[in-house]
Amino acid sequence: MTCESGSRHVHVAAAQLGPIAKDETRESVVQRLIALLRQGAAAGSELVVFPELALTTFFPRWFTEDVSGHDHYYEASMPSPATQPLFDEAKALGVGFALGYAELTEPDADGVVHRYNTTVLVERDGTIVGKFRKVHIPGHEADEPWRPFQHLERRYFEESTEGFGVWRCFDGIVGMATCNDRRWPETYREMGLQGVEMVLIGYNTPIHYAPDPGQNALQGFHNHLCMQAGAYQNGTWVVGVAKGGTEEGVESLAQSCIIAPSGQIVAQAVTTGDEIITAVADLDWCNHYKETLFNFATYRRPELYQRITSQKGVIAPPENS
Ligand code: ING
Repeated sequence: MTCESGSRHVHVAAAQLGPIAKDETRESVVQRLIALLRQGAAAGSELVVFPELALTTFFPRWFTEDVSGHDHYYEASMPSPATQPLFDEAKALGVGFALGYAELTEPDADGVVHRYNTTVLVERDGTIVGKFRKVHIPGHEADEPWRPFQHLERRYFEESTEGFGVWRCFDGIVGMATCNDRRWPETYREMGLQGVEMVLIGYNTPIHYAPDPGQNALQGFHNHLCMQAGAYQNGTWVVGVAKGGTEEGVESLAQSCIIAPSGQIVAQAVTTGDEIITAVADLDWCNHYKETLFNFATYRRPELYQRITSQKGVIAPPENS
């Protein structure tokens, strides 16, 4: 919406979810999503952002011999019959939303189905603006029973082949990323170079990090650190939305937040359950950074950044002789 000052504002809500049990039905979860949507609408929100994999429990915590063993947690279409009521309610309310879900594609030309960790972006009139598939897939692919719980995203999701897009909607330029994507600076810069003004990021983040439990106590700090940095360094709003609480025995980080282009947190969830937080995001605030400190066209030196896109891993200097 455009205010009397002429600047563009988006009333945005982060719709944090508490745990979803492994046998909770889609219908039951969709009713929770609709309740949050209505709460956001009642608060004046035009855009409600739901977490990553918002329709089911975080199933990559369990190993199945056959990769298709969790296919009942995926959506073969979006909207699907179970999610149609959410689309209908949002359109009736004139509220847009972003929804994270597990995507099972149609068989390709070779008869192969593909599995992605996907987010759909829907405008206020109910049209699907765009879809994003998670780029950075964390965790592991093989069964690792040594862990108290597993993180088998690399078994159950393929990496996106499309990268980070942005879409003109909600009176601005909106982009998406998912969970582990938020930890990589390239995520934000890829969208920053497309003029992004608001990045929507859902996450499921266990507190315990089996490869290095020393990080457990820092999960909340790291969560905000990476999103605040991404916002500031690219002059964009960032909306981080958790599925938090203890889900099937796994304690997961909540602390959903809405971050301004300054890097300041302007709203933060205070529970680990279903909770709406809102902000009136002034999209023209982005230009205070995009047109000064982070005027990319003036100050960036891509000719000296070649390693960032040409090199995957570290190449250290030779040992001193
Ligand atoms: N989850 C985690 C994330 O990047 C993880 C993986 C957990 C990384 C704990 C580090 C520590 O937030 C997803 N779903 O990417």
